[in-house]
Amino acid sequence: MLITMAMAMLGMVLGASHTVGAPAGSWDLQTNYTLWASRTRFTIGDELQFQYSTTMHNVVEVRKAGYDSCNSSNPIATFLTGNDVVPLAAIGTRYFICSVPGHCAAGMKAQVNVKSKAVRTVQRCRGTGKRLRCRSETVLSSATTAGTDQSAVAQLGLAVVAAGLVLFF
Ligand SMILES: [Cu+2]
Repeated sequence: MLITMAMAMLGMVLGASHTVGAPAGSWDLQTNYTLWASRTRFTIGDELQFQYSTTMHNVVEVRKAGYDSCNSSNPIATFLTGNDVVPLAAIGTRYFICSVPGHCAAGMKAQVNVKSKAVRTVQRCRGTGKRLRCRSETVLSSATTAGTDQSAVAQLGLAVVAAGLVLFF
């Protein structure tokens, strides 16, 4: 538990690295990037990693219009190394496509919504009945790989509150 929390804290400081398409896929023609992005939370300070064969693919960052129409003629940036690291330094939506003919149209396009690191308050209680003591804690819900652990911690806190209320009434 402590190790998990320590790793979560470390992850928040360092930011998370998200391999695009992982864990099931990579930057390829098989992965559903809408699904992938929906399962990942991206926050400021994180980075994307595009891993692919340079003989097969590339990564072009475009604006929404280019993303929607699979048009890479007006790129923001082009990546060709096969192991491209893209920092997510600001809030907003980023659009990436593969510019190899037909690939974007076949689904090789990823849209990433970068959010701020959210802060929320969780109440933690100990004791029972009239001796119930509660205190509020600030929890960072960030997007690190430990994000699920953090939400689990928050849920545990809520469960404790709920249990405390049950005992109180
Ligand atoms: Cu491609």
